[in-house]
Formats: sequence, structure tokens, C-alpha cells
Amino acid sequence: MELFGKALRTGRRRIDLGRGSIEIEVERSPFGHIVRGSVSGRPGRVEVLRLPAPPALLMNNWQSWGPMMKLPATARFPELEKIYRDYSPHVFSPVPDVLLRGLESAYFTAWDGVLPGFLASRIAHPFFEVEGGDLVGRLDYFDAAFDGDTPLEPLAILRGGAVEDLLETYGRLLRTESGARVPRRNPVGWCSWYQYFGRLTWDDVLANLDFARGDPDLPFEVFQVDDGFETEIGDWLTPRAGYPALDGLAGAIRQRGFLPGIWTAPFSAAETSELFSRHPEWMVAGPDGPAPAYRGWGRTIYALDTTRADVKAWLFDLFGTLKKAGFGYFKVDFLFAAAMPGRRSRPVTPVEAYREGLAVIRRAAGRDFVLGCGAPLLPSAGLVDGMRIGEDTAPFWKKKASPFAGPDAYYALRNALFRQFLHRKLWLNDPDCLILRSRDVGLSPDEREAYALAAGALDNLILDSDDLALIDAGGRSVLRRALALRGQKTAVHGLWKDEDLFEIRAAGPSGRPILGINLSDAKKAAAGMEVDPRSAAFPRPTPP
Ligand code: 9PG
Repeated sequence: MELFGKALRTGRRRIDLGRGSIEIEVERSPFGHIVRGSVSGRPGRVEVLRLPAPPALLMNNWQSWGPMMKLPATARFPELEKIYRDYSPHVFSPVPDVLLRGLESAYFTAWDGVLPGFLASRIAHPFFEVEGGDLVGRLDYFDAAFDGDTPLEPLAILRGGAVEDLLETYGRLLRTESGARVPRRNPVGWCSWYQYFGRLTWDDVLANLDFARGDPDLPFEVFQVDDGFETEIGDWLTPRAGYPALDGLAGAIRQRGFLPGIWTAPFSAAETSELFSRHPEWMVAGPDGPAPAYRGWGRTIYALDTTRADVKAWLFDLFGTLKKAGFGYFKVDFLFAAAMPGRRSRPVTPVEAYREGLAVIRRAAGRDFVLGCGAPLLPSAGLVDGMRIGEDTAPFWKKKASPFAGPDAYYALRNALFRQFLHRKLWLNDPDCLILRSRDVGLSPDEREAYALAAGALDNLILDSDDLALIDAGGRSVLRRALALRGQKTAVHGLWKDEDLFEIRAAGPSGRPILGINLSDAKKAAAGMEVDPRSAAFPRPTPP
């Protein structure tokens, strides 16, 4: 294993890059090695670690929606070419060239017995790629220059044990390194998206509010209005026709005893928005002016340059105004846009720009709940309370062909299992909404139950997204049982066997099995439990 081109060993070293330099100090830790250091000059894309690639490894995508899964080192994703063309090259990586060439694992990777992982992404983009039979870990500093001593993103090289144990150790190191404050409160909520999507009307919200009010089976604290209320992406303060003004919207929710929550894509501006037409100069730019960030809502979407003082003031005002209107829970979405490479007012890295923008939202939100979505994961550490850690769920299962290709309950649930090691380390994990209705849905009762019980056993955020009138007695019972499972410290096993069979166990030495989850299409056995296809099962009580 080579660190900056030389055999890994403890001690201090200076690496001259010509265009810059790096000082490192390598220490032994009980788990392996930790590399810390500093950067100066214009380092660009730097090779940090190199070793022969293992045959298979865990790949983790950069952001919320991207997959974490086990793959052969030779894996490629040719389907990304079309996604880059039709949607955006910026959505799954700030170094899209790397992900198109082959496997890119952001922040860390792992296989049986080894986990190399960076502990922060405050300035650089840390990633691993497979190159001519080698696994190479790199830090990309883009074109930014550093005069003082800028901290290197620390790297841990963990050895020994199963991937599940390595991930647990890595998660603990991430928590220490980030100093993230994980909220003690784990709110239960309703979200409009996976029932009403963009067709949401104000009457739909009112009907669900009135349905939930006083119903002990539907113990929501938060009522979150998702995408659909706004006139344009970027024009958040002027709801669409048919909606009351924002204070009326929040007021109606509060009046019924719920905490009002609202969705925004705060770093995005549609070409047709007031925001864009008033301030084209606020957008991340290319050689010919504003650079498209992605396609959405049938429009070209631009990204705010979050290094600008006027943009920061606008963001601070936006969330201040939402708070004043009465909202206390903010789902902030499509956050990746602020981390796209491009020209900004100051020559910082895309990661630094992103963190500057998110820090403003954090400051404006104060102690209110901020849920990140479509967000670069490590760069959000310490700035959000909750984080979506997977692709959108959907009222259907295993329909899409690629883990990068859009909503699907199977892929969403699988990510929640793979990324459980981040829960209560950097934030509360959001496995995406439960769908519990028995009509207007393509999920079987077993699939709905497996999703909900997994979310509960993982102690994750529980948000329901249904026309509440369509949840029957069975669905209500699933929600009750899912909520009753929360509050346990658990870990997921079965990440390396590649069988779509997972066990949620009590964390720590007892390792008591809590729930078996079978995402496959065949009946399987786990820890003495028989689990039906696409189902969850509890272990049988051991006879006295
Ligand atoms: C609202 C939704 C929901 C959902 C979010 C996010 O690639 N795309 O076109 C794409 C569209 C929507 C999307 C993700 C990707 O979903 O995850 O919970 O809030 O926005 O529009």
C-alpha cells in the first residue's frame, strides 16, 4: 500500500507536488493508521493512496440519492452517459469524468478486512477509483489555491474485521471528526410527495391535516408540504394559485397542532423564475455566463453561487422569512447544485462553496430541524439534523434497471440498510417515506411492511407519505409497530454476502437479532428466521 507514492509508514513527511505541497503525519491507531496534514499552493487532483484493487468492494456515491452497494472492481455505468446528457453531469459527482470511466466511491470504500476512508470533505472532494488494476484514493482540490496551512482531509486506513465492523468504526471516527450535533428528538411526520407529487393542492393538505388531527394511530408531529406549492423553482415566497400565503399555510398547520414543514430547493433557480431573471449574475457560471446545473420540471435549472455575499443574504432572508411565517422544519433538496464545478465570485473549491451556502441555511434555521436531500454527504456533516441517505422511494418495487435511475422502493430501502452506519453519527438517517396505503399503490402488503419495520428497527426518521384516508387497519398497525421499534441502537449485517438478505441486530456485544429483511425474490433464512421474499420477519423467541 502506497501513501503519496511511498510505502505506508508512521511519522512526518513533506510531499512536494511542484504546484503545491502537502505535509503529513501518519499515526498508528488501535484500528489501523490515521493520516493528518496540511496543504498549500495549488494542489489540484492529488493521489493519496494506491494499492492493488480487491476483486469486489463497497461503492458509496457522493450524495443522498446515489447508491451504496457491493460491486466488482471492474463495474462500469454506461447508463450515466444518457443521465449526464438528459439530466445533468453534476448530480452524482463533482468529478463526473471519473464516475463515467468506472467505479467512483466517494469518501471511503471497504472490503473484507480493510476500509480506507477520508474523515471529512470540507475543502476537497475525496474519492476512490479503480485504475489499471489499482485502487487509488484521491483528493481533488480543483483549481483552488491555499496560501496558509490548510488542513488536509484526514484519512483513516482501518484493518481487521468484517465490513460491518469497519463501517461502525469509521462512523465513530466521522462523528468525532465532524463534531456533528445529532438531535435528540427524532420527529415523526407526514410528507405530501409520494402520494400527490407535483399535483398537490391546498385542499389535499387540509384534508390530511383534518384526518390526522386527534387520531392516536397517526401520531405526527410534523406536517411537511413538499414540492408543488411554489410558483417556480427559486420563487419560494409566492405560493401557486389556490394556496394561501406562506403564513396562512404554516398557520393552518400549526392551528391543528402540528409543526409546519416545508420543502425547498434553495440553491436552485429555474430559467423561468423571477430569481433567475432578476439575478442571472448570482448563478454559478461557465465561459458564456450562467452554467446549467440540471434539467428539472421541464426547465433548465441554474445553481446559486453561494460564495457571494448578496446570495448569502438572500438565503438567510429566505429561511428567516419562512421561520417568521411559522415553519419549523425545512426539507432542503437538490443541494448538490451548489457543489457543481464552475466559476464563482471567489476561487474556492465546489465543496467549500457548498458548505458556505449550507452554513447560512443552518444559521438562519437556528434550532429548527433541517433535513438535507439530494445532498453531498460528508460536506453536510455538522450542518443538518437529518439526511436522506437514498434514492427516492416509490409506490412500486424493483422496476428500474440501474441504481442511478430514479425512484424505486427496493433501491431506497437497500440504501437505508447499507448506510445505517451513518445514523446518529453525522445526523438522523432519513430512509425516505413510508407508503402505507392499501389503494393507489403498487407495493404488496409485505413490501410496505418490510420498509416500515426496517425504518423503525433502524431507529431512522419516520415520515409517512399517503392520502391518510387510504390507510386501512393493516397499515395503521404497521405504523404502530414501526414506531414501537424505534429507540434501539442497531447495526445492519449482510452487506458483504450480496444476497439481498439483511439482519438488523442490536449494536454492541449482544448482537441480538431484531429483524430479518429479505429484499430478494426467493425465500431465505437468516439467524434462524425464515424470511419470505420482499419481507421482514422477527426472530422466533427462543424456547425457555
Ligand atoms: C420533489 C422531490 C421530493 C423527493 C426528493 C426529490 O432526477 N430527478 O428528476 C429527480 C426528481 C425528483 C427527485 C429526485 C430526482 O426527488 O428526493 O423526496 O422532495 O424531489 O421534487
